[in-house]
Amino acid sequence: MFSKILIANRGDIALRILRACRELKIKTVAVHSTADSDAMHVRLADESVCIGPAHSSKSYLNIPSIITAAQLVGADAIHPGVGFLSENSDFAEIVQAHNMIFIGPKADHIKVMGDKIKAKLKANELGLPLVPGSKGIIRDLKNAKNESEKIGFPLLIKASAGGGGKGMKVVNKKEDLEKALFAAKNEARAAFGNDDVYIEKYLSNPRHIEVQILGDKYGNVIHLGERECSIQRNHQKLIEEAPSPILNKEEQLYIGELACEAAKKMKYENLGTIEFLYENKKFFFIEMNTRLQVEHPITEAITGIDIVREQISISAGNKISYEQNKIKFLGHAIECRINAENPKTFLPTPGAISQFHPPGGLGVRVDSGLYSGYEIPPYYDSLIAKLIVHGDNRSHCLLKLNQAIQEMVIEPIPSTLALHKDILNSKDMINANYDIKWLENVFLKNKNE
Ligand code: MV4
Repeated sequence: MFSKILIANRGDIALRILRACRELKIKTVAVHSTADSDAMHVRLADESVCIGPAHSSKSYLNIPSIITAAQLVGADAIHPGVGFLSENSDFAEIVQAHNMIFIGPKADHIKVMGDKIKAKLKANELGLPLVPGSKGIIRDLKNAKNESEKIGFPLLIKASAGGGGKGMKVVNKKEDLEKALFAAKNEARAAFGNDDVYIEKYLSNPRHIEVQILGDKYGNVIHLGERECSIQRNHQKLIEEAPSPILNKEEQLYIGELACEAAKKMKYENLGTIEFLYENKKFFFIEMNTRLQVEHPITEAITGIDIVREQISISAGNKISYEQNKIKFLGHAIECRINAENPKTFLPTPGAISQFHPPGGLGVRVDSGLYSGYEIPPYYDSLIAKLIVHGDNRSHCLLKLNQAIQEMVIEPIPSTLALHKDILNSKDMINANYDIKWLENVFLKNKNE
């Protein structure tokens, strides 16, 4: 096992990794920017190193600074957490080149999945169902026109370097194709320095369902069931559930095994999430995330498996310590992402926290770096707390979640806590009658009328 891990992240996820390290008796090193000197992850780690100024490009994304810090403290592995450098294949290679372990999958897998066209071709090889569309990159307008005749309208132009929605354009009719193609390419070039695009049939009201998988260095792969993350705004997930409230037993088994088989075939190592869109009872692969995810706690809640501890163990060369047929899925879990954002405008609301009181009770978990007296810096992601509740079944989970939200105090900044209360009590949420458009096009629209 490792003796010392450097955690190249901040906030709730840095704390999460730190806790897993403690259980494994691994020493922890926090890194932080000058804006995070008073952060909880710095306080709780065994050691800490300041790696640069507030702006993340100079600190949490500063590879030379992080590598130097790791060498300085004698770390034998680096955990990148979520976001920041977690899906940077160059970083994974650099960590290795400096004789440390990158806690994540092989650099090649990160690279392939980061390129959405390559990822789709790979998914095809692995037998995953795809959204009908172009086989690879669109070469020119003529190619686009040909493909559009085959696919039909509405269609969606996507950037190969994209993900998270940047460089995506819906095209409703033939006449709009040319303009949209060049707009998508321009957007992609500006955002990613790469204007490769591909075309897919546009699914108008899908749900977002993803499968958590875990592979070791010996070819063993297991899946930990699915999560549904359809409740989102502007490509930011707000609420996630495990299991998906709308799949039947057969569908759950089917998608879990499909994802697992695909990961086995590619000899995938470490944690991964295979994402699907689900519409008219059919699944379509869209992306694979090659890292730990924000919403991993809901899977931990229903399986009882410590995903981060298992991830670290696998990275150290151990076999997966679970067998697929012994994994039991128990009850229902929901995560509410609490962001320091105005619940109406979604503009960031950083600032001082005078009062923080987390809820408690059986099956209630709060992952957060907040404390009374903490000041939320304005430089980073607005996620400040994750509230995860586990119940015997979905309605029990919702009941407990309502109580937990009532108990929770985060003052004086406005946050999405207020919004969660409304969403959880809406008829559509209670009936699980939502898709990826629901929050923006139905719930928030009605609320603002
Ligand atoms: C789609 C789609 C509809 N049809 N592909 C958004 C970013 C990337 N994850 C893929 N995305 C989508 N791909 C086809 N063919 C709709 C989305 C999409 C979406 C997907 C998952 C979760 C939230 C979303 C929000 C808007 C659009």
